[in-house]
Amino acid sequence: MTQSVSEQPAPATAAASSGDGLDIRPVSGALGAEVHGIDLNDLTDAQFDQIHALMLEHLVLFFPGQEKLTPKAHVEFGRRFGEVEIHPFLPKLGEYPEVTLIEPDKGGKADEWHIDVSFSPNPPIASILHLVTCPPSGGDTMWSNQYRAYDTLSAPFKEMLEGLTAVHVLQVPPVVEMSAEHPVVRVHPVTGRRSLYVTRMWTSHIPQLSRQESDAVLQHLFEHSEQPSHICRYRWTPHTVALWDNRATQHFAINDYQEHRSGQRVVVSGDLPTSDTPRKPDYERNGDERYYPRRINARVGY
Ligand SMILES: O=C(O)CCC(=O)C(=O)O
Ligand SMILES: [Fe+2]
Repeated sequence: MTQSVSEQPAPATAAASSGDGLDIRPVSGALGAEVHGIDLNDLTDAQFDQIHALMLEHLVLFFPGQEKLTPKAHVEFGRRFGEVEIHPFLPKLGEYPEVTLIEPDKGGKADEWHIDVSFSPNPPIASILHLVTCPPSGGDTMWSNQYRAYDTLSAPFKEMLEGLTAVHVLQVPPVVEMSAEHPVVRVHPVTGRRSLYVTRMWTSHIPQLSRQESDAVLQHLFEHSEQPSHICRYRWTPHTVALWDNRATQHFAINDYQEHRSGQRVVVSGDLPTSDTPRKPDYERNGDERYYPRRINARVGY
């Protein structure tokens, strides 16, 4: 697998570029690129290596016009990146349990910033969403570049974050509860770059800080990551496939439409998010002082 990755943020080039038969069109100055000239149903190893390198560079790739993509080929595409994961409880596609159905009409709107499944000890490294049906307008999705969010913090703030962890919680009462603790700043296992790794939908608290400090720091980090200059917004057409690096992005599906919208998603099993700084000790709480989850997230668990 080729992993030729530049050290620096995704080049914010406005112009389209092409090479090796691929036509790459960046969709914002922060992250994201459309890739034309490839059939995901029928990928060569060399094309896969190119796609992998492009994902590391642009963080989210869009492949429009993939009408022919079968669920089998979708799963096989995922398997090229690593093991494919079966979602703990979202609905699945018939004989393909690895394909999760994304059906916002049935109540599963992912309209809050999130990292996929970050409440798991080893969250997916990548997600591959085949959007099958989408409204003629509306229903866009946004991604944020979490390297850029980290890079644009001040040096003293970055220093303060080193060695902190955050607890990510899924609570869907009364049946499902999962949680995991991850570094607030993770080091990407392939690029070696630092990125912010907290997210509004799942992150509950930072155990090394008092509750008030934790709430204030998280609020700042959420707002900082979600700034327009760190994001791209994609307008879908039916049968576009999006592939994102779930280690260095978060995303938000905009809920501004009434029409049918549906997708099929495959996720690639994760590694353990790590940092190269030792974990700081927990804050010593007084008496009955508690962290409360910021709220019960009765969301569907994207
Ligand atoms: O519907 C979308 O655009 C994205 C849904 C989502 O959050 C996901 O597939 O992980
Ligand atoms: Fe998601």
